[in-house]
Amino acid sequence: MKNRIAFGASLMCADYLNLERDIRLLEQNGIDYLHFDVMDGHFVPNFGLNLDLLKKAREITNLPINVHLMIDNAAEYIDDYMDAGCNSLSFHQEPTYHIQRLLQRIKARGIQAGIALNPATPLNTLEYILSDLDFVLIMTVNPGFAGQALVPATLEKISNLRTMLSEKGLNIDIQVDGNVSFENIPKMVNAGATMLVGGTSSLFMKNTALDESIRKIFALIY
Ligand code: S6P
Ligand code: MG
Repeated sequence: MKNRIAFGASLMCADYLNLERDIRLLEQNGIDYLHFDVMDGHFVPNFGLNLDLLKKAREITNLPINVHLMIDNAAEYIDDYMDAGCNSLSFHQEPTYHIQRLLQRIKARGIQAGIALNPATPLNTLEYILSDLDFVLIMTVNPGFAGQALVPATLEKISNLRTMLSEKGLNIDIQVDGNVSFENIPKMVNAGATMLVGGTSSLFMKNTALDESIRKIFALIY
């Protein structure tokens, strides 16, 4: 993922009643990974995808599955999500007490470990865990819902993080999630994002077929 942009599909934005069909279309058209949002109705004001669905998705696809835990007690659940076969996993900085310990637990399983930051959470929280990270998830909207507008300050945040990483000689992936639209994709990539999450703003658009959306997205980033 280091020398090119990886474009993932946010499964919570897919057609729930035709999920397998959508996953096949995503595979056939070259999507790099599935983004799997887990929400607990407490850390974020919404409920999201669950463990059983992850197990089912794992049974039918070899695409890498990237889990994004938006839950209060990640320490209690990360093993279940890793057992279910995810390839990478992020949890949020804000509700987590022992961040470095959790990152180590994920990496010990050979799974890529990431920390997710809400728009208001500063980058300096990363200072002492940089060597434990495979990627940082910069939320470009407040987590919980699809279809929201970009929080403008997050663009500067991406570029500040890229500068911080370059100064330290680190090539960690920066993932962006929220309003990854045709207008915002070039800005996010120019700022230093290397992993994008496609939701309702570009990939799963009403009245546009998935293969058509993917063609338009790839024309922008490759
Ligand atoms: C919910 C979640 C996200 C969304 C995605 C939606 O906050 O973490 O992954 O599913 O951001 O994308 P869009 O394009 O509708 O904003
Ligand atoms: Mg997400």
